[in-house]
Amino acid sequence: MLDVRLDQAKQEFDELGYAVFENFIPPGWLAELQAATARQFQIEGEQAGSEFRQEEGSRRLANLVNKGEVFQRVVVEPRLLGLVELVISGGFKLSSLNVRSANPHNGIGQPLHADMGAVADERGFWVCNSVWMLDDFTADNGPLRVVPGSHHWGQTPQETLEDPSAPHPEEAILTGKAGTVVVMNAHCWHGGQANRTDRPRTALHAFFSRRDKPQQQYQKRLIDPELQQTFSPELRAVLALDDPLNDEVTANSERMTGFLKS
Ligand SMILES: O=C(O)CCC(=O)C(=O)O
Repeated sequence: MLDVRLDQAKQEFDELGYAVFENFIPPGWLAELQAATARQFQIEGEQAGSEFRQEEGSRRLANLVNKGEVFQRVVVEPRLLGLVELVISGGFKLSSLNVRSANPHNGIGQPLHADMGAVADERGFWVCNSVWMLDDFTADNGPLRVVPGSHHWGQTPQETLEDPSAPHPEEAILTGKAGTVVVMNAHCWHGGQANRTDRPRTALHAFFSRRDKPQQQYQKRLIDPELQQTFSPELRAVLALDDPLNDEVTANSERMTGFLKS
């Protein structure tokens, strides 16, 4: 299994806003995640993603902690949590666990955005996302584009750019083999590109926010209460199930995305 170099990752998070880890997902787990994702899309059909938002040109799944142990393992993965800690200081929690699968020939990419439309505040960075490649990301099938260093700019693309969907002169295109994970300061401007191939391109997003900020998806409300009773203390902690501050900040918060509409 990949040994993560934290000192190098820290430098990349500071300078670029992201770091790419090849072979992060062991092959057996990758196969399980691929199978569970395909099964879940079948089960949910047209309803897929509806607990959160649906997106033109892509299929989405939401609330995945509720949908199998194979997904629950993602949000307590120790190497991942060690990396998230480098981006968000002062404690963090899961914000959401989703899948996004860019449809074949979807003709539409995502605009550049910061997740939850977030900009750093006086305490610093408060959102961190991880993109788990369940398929190879190639130049043509809707890879991730990111604008290196943009997490330091204190602005969102929506406030700043005339057309956030247009190519950005400084953008980098992140490709990789299935099993690669990109960990990203989610203030960094990014978006999935259009898929120009005849196969879907699927990724899992484990998204984290600082403890004093709302969860994108309120885990305590979305996860089956009986299932919650079976969770380990570690899983309960990362989901903020026993955290009054999370209840206070999340229970009545709006569903915030970077760009998706209702
Ligand atoms: O799946 C991707 O390539 C990135 C998705 C993303 O940034 C989002 O849905 O907010």
